[in-house]
Amino acid sequence: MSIGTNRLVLLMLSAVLTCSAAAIPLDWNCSGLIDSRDLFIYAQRWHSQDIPWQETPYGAGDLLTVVQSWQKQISSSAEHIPQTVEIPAGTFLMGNLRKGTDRGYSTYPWSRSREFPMHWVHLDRYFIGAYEVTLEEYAEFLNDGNDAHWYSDMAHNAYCGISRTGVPGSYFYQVLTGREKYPIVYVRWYDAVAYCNWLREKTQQPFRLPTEAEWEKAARWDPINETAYIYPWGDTYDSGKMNCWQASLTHVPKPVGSYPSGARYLPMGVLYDMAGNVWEYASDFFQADYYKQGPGGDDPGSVVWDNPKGPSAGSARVIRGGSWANMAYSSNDNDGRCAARHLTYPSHRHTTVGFRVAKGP
Ligand SMILES: [Ca+2]
Repeated sequence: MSIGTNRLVLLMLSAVLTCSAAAIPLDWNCSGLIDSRDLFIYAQRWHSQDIPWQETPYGAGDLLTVVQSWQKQISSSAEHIPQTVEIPAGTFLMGNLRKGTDRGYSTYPWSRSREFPMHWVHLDRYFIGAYEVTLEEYAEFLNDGNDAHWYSDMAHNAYCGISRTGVPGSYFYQVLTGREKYPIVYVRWYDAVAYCNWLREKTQQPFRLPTEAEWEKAARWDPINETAYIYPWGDTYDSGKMNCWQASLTHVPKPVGSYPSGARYLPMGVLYDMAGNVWEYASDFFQADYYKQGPGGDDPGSVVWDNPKGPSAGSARVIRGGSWANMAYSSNDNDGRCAARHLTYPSHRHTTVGFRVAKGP
């Protein structure tokens, strides 16, 4: 019997056989027993989606266990797959023309030595998330049995907002109402990688973290004017275009996409919060002088670096874009610039660091 036929039979049975005054809780059809028929009726009432047909009859004791497993299965069916934007293959200018100091900054337009030299990079075609990964997206991952990637401080509703109920083996993760579109924070680099791997398996699409070069090209390269901007929208700082310390009175993350005027508008789509809101993990190890290790060295001229993926070893990982706690136009801190590079350690967690996905071979 096909799933479709079974569902039709089930719908008819549930319409005919349910009763309103069962003597036994969960005995939906008043048969005097809790059996597989009750399970199917319950499942139909609980959710209208397709539910895999089970031919094996269940005992009464299995009912709640099975329903809970179905709840998890349905709630983690990757309904909230991050939206991505295609970045066509091509070259772009990465880094900063000006060589500043590495502790402190040069005068405007600022730079740090770690952003030097500016160099040409070729990247193959890839996709990058239009938004930072949100709480509702991350909660699906947690509800698919990924308990090790939740931390109690994620329930903090000023910075995050995912609570946990239940008991070990049957936890349920819920995004606090109204927090669905906030960016996930308090995640380690390892958690971000695990999320991408889970999404890859769920969707059979090659999700992963972006490389540092992929992140920067998406954030600042204008392929039509062949220009690398300081900010996603251009070269002039504007407090109305990003969530950074200077621009906000609240100093907390905001829902992704809260600053459409500061988004990066590309021929294939729009990227939000590439400056500010939360820092975003790249896949690369961090090395301050990595740009000098390209094929053009210290003075690369027109030499093109092909698909750089970061140092082959290291301890820290790259983060990009600055956050609600950073500045974007200050001699003390201007990490909201698209060329700015920073680092954190892969087992650390912060209120200021989240991530967005990329997709590509
Ligand atoms: Ca960001």
